Amino acid sequence: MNILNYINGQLIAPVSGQYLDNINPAEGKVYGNIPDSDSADVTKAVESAAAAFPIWSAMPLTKRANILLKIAELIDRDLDKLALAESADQGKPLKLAKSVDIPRASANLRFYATASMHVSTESHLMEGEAINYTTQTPIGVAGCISPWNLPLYLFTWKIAPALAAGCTVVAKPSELTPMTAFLFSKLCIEAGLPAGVLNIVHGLGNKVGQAIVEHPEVSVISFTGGTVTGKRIAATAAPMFKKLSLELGGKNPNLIFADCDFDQAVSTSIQSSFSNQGEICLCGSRILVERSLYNKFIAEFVKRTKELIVGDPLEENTRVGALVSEAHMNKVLSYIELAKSEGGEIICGGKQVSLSGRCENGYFVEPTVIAGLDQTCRTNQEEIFGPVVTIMPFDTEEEAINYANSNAYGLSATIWTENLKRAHRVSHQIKSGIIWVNCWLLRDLRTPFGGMKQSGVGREGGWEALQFFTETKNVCIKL
Ligand code: TXE
Repeated sequence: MNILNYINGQLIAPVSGQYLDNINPAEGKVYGNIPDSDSADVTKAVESAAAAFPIWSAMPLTKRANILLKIAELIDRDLDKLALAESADQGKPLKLAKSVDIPRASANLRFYATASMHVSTESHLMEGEAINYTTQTPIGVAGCISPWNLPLYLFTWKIAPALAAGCTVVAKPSELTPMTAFLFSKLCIEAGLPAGVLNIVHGLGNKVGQAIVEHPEVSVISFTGGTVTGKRIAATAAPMFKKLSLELGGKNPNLIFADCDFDQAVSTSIQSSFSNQGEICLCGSRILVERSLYNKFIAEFVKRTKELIVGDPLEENTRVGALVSEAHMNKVLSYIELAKSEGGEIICGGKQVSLSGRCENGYFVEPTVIAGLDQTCRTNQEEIFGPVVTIMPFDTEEEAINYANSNAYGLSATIWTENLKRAHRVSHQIKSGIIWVNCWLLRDLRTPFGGMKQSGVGREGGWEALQFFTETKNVCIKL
């Protein structure tokens, strides 16, 4: 299927007339193509967004919110079709796309549409002398750039608060997973989103993404992706004084204390290690186990890892699907080789999986558990972003916290303990933006979301995301 750009309310070809292959990673085959857009397409998109801004930003809140709620309704209506597209593009099990990705995309729109109608601003009385009041107004044209791991979920994660805040948007999905963004643009047309309010330009990051970031009329940038790209975007945006939100990588610790609820800790750790083939920035890729529980935990964890079915994403009982691309599969496999060279012991998995039938040329890797490494090696310092976890013992709480904090990332952490005081004490000492205790990936959209250190700048998700797309003004009036 030919994917088209969505600019000024129309589905149109790229100015260059050039296209890129769109590959289904489970089959290792081209199944469509996407516009190979460039700065000419971005210029048209920004012009449309700028022209639509006065109308959209002045639209009554309820009217704006109702359009977003209509889009959410259409996402729910087309759940199966969108889930199939998500799975075809990214390689994730269809079951996961149906249960997580697509429902959370409509939840994003519903949350921000309704939240935008309940935003309050402040006023401050100065001892009878003057009164201050604060206004929040949408900044203007927002650039939203999203990654390939949770395509529609993270695409709407940025677009929903931007539109709800009254900004207009130029968005770019990952060139690896463009299909649901294309289907989403059709739903926006069907829902009556006014022309130019949202513009979607498909193509490569260093062409289209870079053009969005450097366009002088794009005033605010929301990005999710790799830390390397985040640095490059920051370098472009900073001298242009653009407001910037960067949600980057993670290398998240999963701390298992001996007093944990063992079965819960093991079963949830399987999820936090291998969901979406480990291609979630919040995955717990470093498992740290209190020594007295270490052997028992490893035995059970490896047993259940081996039970995971690596297979055709369309099959009902597949738990580990295809990695997103051949290049990413090779990157993940290279990290497994690196782990061995650093003295790691592969205690299960470690190899590419060759399937038969439809998926014989797909990109599949076994869920892999690696022991015997210390916290300083590259395998434990760098984000692998695949179905690969390391596991190691610790003796004291202090040692566990030091290990947890021992790399440049600080996105999330999970802690398994039934000791309430320890849960609070350890949570407060781990340098991560998100801490889960006896659970994982439980999200309340009212809470801030984002990392510390090299995991990001700014906060997405929750009220803060709405405010991120606005600028405040304080008016002080003498009484
Ligand atoms: O991300 P990129 P990739 C991590 C993960 C992964 C690594 C690279 O470790 O292996 O990042 O993944 C666009 N200006 N995460 O290559 O390159 C690009 O087109 C503007 C963690 O997919 O960061 C895509 O739309 N945009 C992350 C988006 O940026 C540019 C999820 C992300 O691509 C650009 C994904 C540029 N110069 C990967 N270059 C998470 N935190 O969830 C690229 N892009």
